[in-house]
Amino acid sequence: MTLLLGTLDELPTEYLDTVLTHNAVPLWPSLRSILPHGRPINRTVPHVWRYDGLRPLLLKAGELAPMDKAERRVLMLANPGLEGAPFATATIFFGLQLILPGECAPNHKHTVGAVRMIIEGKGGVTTVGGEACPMEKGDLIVTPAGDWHQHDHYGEGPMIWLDALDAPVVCGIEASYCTEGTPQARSSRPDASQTRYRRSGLVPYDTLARGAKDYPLLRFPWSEVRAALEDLAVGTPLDEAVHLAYVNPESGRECTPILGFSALMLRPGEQLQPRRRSSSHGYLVVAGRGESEIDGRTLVWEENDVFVAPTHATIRHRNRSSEERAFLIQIDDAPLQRKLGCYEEFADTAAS
Ligand code: GTQ
Ligand code: FE2
Repeated sequence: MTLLLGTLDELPTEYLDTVLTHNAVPLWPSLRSILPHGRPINRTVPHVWRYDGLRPLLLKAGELAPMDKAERRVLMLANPGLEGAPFATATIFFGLQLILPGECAPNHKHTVGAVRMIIEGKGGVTTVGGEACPMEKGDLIVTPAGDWHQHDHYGEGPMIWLDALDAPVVCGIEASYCTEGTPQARSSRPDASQTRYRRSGLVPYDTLARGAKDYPLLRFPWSEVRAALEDLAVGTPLDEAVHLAYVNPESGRECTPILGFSALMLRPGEQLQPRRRSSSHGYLVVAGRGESEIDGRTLVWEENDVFVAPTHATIRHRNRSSEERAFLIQIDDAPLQRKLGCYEEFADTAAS
């Protein structure tokens, strides 16, 4: 609104006041704030959240916020450009969540969709629609909109992960609400979707007759993703990205409807300059250290850091190690943009 009102000064005050009392606003003085020339006006800024700084604060929350009061013990990552809105980009909610041994983050469901990416700890289990999913470092676990979910911790030490939610979008369309439930009964087949979709290219036979389910596969184990990236890297020249998308194995499309997830490997010393895209991006550093230049700003990152790039940004990633590989999970809003018909890729940097 600041943008809109800032340019209305040129109108006679009396006219403007009268129009405003009728709950109307002249478009022409501020047309370019709704339809900017050439490229969107970004409020989201490139930013990195260092895990080293946030981890002690999250552990402190473990003392300050008992689970029965907190329901979810989460530090939200708030982009400094978004003026207090607790979102990482205009479409991506990121939160660092902690549960302690013996705790349960109680069962609930909501219209917001969520995905967890595990950062540290052993013995955590998230139960999604009755299916128990073990949580191991780097794993990606989908909690679809509308599905019951709860998190339990049967191990030792803190269990920490990054939540990615489409909350900015679902809240923005006034469609977000939550329902609390009683603890879930677990099916006798934990992690069952792992068995059903053990190998890409093979799906349960009845998929062909019934068509694709929305969320057939809930957990993508990091061990498999990492091995797939390393295999792919073998035949991939250095100027091509080693980049795999997490998809619905029955439809071949993105694994959630609003946010997209993919895994990137940067070989030692590798520099990657992806094609400029209209989507906004977030990254979780699963392993390694490097830097990313985003719209001219350099963000330095290491394991467990999280960083973001606004829509339409020019992005360049570099692995700063000459020996170690770096692995990033990329989160973007390209699925939503594709559905809206506004997704674009630009040819102004070298293709990847
Ligand atoms: O774990 O169910 O970061 O409902 C925000 C809302 C996590 C969750 C968040 C949630 C959850
Ligand atoms: Fe939730």
